[in-house]
Amino acid sequence: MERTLLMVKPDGVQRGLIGKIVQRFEDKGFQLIGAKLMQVSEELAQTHYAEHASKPFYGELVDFITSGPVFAMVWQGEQIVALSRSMMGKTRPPEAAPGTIRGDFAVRTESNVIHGSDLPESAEREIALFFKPEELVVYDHVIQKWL
Ligand code: RTP
Ligand code: MG
Repeated sequence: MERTLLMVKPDGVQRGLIGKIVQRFEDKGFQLIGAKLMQVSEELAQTHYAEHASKPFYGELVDFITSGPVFAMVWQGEQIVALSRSMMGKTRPPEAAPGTIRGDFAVRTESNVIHGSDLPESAEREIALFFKPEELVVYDHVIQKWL
């Protein structure tokens, strides 16, 4: 079963959007297997966003993600990486369709409310960065057969 790292960014936490965002993934039928409110360190931010190290917005990105607590989550489900990315909407809010998380809640690209892994390989890498194996809970997901 595929897994992904989803994270309510500092803007989403401050705006009280954790519950609404969690609700969308529950409604879709995905299974939550780990979650925590945490402060991202400078070091974790740099490792997590290493692919963007040469981009002009990298400094702001690291400053933003470390600016306040985030709500990090691991979710599981079939095709969850691609499906959760489509539920999040495009990176730039003006391009994010209404009905998506960014389309409904975000205005600026720099504060676009949610992070989601972009490929199954990135998901495994990011999950290992944010969670210890013992922080993930394996349990039956009884609705699975209806999805
Ligand atoms: P994320 O990693 O946060 O899920 O977002 P993403 O895959 O949709 O976008 P990505 O290209 O990985 O960029 C990571 C985050 O950097 C910020 N960004 N700013 N100023 C800019 O041109 C710019 N471009 C990207 C966004 O907050 C984006 O989510
Ligand atoms: Mg990305």
